[in-house]
Amino acid sequence: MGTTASLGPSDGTRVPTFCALCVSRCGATATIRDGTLVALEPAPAHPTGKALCVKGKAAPELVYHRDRLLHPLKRTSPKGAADPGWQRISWDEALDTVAERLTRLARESGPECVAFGSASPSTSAMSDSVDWMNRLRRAFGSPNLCSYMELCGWGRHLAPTYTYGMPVPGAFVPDLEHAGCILYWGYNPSISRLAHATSTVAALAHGARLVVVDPRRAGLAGKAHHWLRVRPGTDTALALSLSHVMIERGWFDVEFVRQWTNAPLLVRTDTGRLLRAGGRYLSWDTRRDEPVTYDPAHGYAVEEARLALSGTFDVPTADGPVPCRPVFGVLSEECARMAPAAAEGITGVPAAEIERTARTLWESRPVAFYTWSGLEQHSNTTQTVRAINQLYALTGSLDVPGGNVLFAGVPANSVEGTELIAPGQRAKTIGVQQRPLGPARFEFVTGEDLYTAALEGDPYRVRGLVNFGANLMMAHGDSARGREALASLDFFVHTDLFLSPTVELADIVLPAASAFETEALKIGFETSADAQSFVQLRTPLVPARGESRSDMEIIFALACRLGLGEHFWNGDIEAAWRYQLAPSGLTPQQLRDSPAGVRVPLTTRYRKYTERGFPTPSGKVELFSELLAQHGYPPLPEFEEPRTSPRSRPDLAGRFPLILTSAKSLWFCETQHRGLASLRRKARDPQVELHPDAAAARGIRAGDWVRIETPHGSVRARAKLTTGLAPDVVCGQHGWWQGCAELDLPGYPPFGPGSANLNAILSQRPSDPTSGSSPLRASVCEVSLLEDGRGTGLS
Ligand SMILES: Nc1nc2c(c(=O)[nH]1)N[C@H]1C(S)=C(S)[C@@H](COP(=O)(O)OP(=O)(O)OC[C@H]3O[C@@H](n4cnc5c(=O)[nH]c(N)nc54)[C@H](O)[C@@H]3O)O[C@H]1N2
Ligand SMILES: Nc1nc2c(c(=O)[nH]1)N[C@H]1C(S)=C(S)[C@@H](COP(=O)(O)OP(=O)(O)OC[C@H]3O[C@@H](n4cnc5c(=O)[nH]c(N)nc54)[C@H](O)[C@@H]3O)O[C@H]1N2
Ligand code: SF4
Ligand SMILES: [Mo]
Repeated sequence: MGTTASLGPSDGTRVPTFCALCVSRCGATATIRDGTLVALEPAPAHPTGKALCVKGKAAPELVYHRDRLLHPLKRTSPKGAADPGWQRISWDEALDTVAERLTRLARESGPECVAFGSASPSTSAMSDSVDWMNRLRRAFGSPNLCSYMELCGWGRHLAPTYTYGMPVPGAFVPDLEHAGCILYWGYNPSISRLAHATSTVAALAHGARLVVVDPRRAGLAGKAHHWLRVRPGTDTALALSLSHVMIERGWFDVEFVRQWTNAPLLVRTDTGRLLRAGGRYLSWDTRRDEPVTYDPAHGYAVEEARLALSGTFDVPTADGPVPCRPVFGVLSEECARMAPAAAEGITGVPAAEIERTARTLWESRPVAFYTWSGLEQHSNTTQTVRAINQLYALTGSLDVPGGNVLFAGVPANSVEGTELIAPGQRAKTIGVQQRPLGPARFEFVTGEDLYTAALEGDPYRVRGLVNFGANLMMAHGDSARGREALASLDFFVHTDLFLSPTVELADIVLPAASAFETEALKIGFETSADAQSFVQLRTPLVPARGESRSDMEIIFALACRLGLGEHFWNGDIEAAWRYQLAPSGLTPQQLRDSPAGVRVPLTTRYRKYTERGFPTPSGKVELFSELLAQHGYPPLPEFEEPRTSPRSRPDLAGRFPLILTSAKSLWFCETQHRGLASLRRKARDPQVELHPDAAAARGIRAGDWVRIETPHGSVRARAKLTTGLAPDVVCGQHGWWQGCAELDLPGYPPFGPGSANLNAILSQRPSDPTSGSSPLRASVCEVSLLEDGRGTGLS
């Protein structure tokens, strides 16, 4: 760290870094005093360094926490036992055991019987190493990665590929700096992504409009020009209704729609499928009143302005004339079924507010949008995403300045090893049979499918798990079943900083060093053109505690022991980074010499689709998806009532009249950080938000301990009363298990009596038929005062 500025012994040394605790990856400056990390502050010159949150500021507490795992451990008691009987072992013994057990499993049952797991890169520093972890998984031969794709990434990254062929808004990120209108749908960056929150506040100061769709008046909803208080899980209806108003009023980019979406393609009224002739699609030429062909390689046989977007046309076919309609006509009619009055009845959003919002979306273009957790965890997630993607296409804002843009990225070699797994292995991803277009198509296994494979051997038995962080048991619904599934494994190795309820079921535990103790390379900080051009090699701020090692070191060491060293530069991380960086012209050493990061001059091109079209089967934005239709899913987005709501379950609604959703906490990442005293002091107990009217009707007062009950059981939480949500909606927090000894605050069992784990009373089923997303955010529930709940005061 020769390049860092020393401010004298009492001030300590200040080292540029970035916080890797969550998706925001905030640029920061650390203060090191006497070899100890003492503080983290914002680094305003860093593209994501305007602010740090409370968790980032608590970094020293995390690093020096007394419960940190410092040595490799092996269990000595059977998996049913209350105490695993952890015994300290050497790294050599640990790595040899892991390599030997995994090799044996692969020999006996094929490498697919070993699943890999990873904490989400949005809630952990696994972002440092996730590509290398996937490289190891693929080199080993396993097509099964369990890492929350169905709960966290599907709606932003993979579901949009069925409309755009590309991840919008996951990779085509909102250009907040230049947006005329910002649309946040089921996303609250004030809590979850500080870098987006600060950019949004700046954009508002420059006059941008803000639309927030959220059942709660959370975060920026209080500053929004339109806050649409949607009933949880009914977002599809709202999106269709907004589309309807925009179409009806002509508030849509007709050139983009005609030229760049498949709106002009003809749909047969007899089959409901696209009309094809000799492998080509057909449209209707309004000038000559006859069909014209379209094929993705050559485009339309006439200029696009002549193509019909509405009407019904008799098209001659081998079976005689068939009445056909352009996709756009069919779609318009579908949307018209969701006129604002109808949508109000479903969503609870006033019809007039839907009209006003549609006007804002149109008049304040370009629109930049982001969606996230609020839409991910539902039985109808894929349809919701399709409906919002369709709405976004109407604005014509894709890949224009101020819209959602794929910013130019620093050239680099891909290291995730997609070439290392054989197609035959890839075809074995668990879940691909039931949901061929779902996460399994991209090598992700859902929690539900992992548990079923482990417990029931369907489609084959998962026998091993190599898990980096992921607190699977707490993060997925059906926690009790999760425990059974993990306990049933023949071999389970887990890498972590702390012992979680998931880790308790491991055979071998490997101690991970925190991001503040490790070196890591970050190419691109995503949130803006500037951020995306930024490269930083984070230096270790302090030595790794105990025998802990970075995930990257563990991955490389394990690869070598498994005989896969040839794919891992024989364990040489420096050489691996050199390879990764080569196309950028940068070297790790150069970056080490500029620890505050470097900017690579790049120019973002806009409207890149005009060069090559869209990477979809039709080469256009697929408002109508023939691929979805082929697999029996609706080709146009359709509203489906959430399958666990009081409306779809009248049999349960009497006993469970409320709707339970959840949201992240400012103070903690997911299931972590309850053990850090400075954070826990501010949020001592699990909390559930409910409306004062709902509380009064149940004799509940602010601060009371209550029981949240679903058909799957009950957990405890303290009532927070707020008028920021509807009287029939309650919002809980998931992730409560850890105690905080310093404050003498308890931990909670992951399920059963005394539990506070929301996912113990939520199920992974019935899941979204396309993606397998679990219905965690629109479940029937009831809340009641606990016997010992009164008089405990506000926390
Ligand atoms: N402080 C903090 N930051 C985090 C995390 C954390 O745990 N804590 N976790 C990280 C991770 S892994 C992720 S995925 C991101 C997630 O970041 P966000 O997606 O912002 O997270 P949430 O707060 O869960 O959900 C966003 C909003 O969706 C709303 N919502 C709930 N149900 C519905 C619904 O049915 N429809 C709509 N439209 N909205 C709904 C909630 O009220 C909430 O305000 O945050 C990352 N950053
Ligand atoms: N009801 C409900 N359930 C949810 C959600 C919800 O909103 N509501 N959110 C879902 C979402 S979006 C997600 S992403 C998942 C999150 O689930 P997970 O990705 O499992 O995230 P965490 O619960 O934060 O647990 C992360 C674990 O990784 C460890 N860890 C942290 N940093 C590192 C590191 O650098 N290396 C290693 N090896 N380990 C590390 C932590 O100690 C912890 O044990 O939960 C999902 N579950
Ligand atoms: S928002 Fe907080 S936890 Fe996340 S990266 Fe920034 S400082 Fe770290
Ligand atoms: Mo997530």
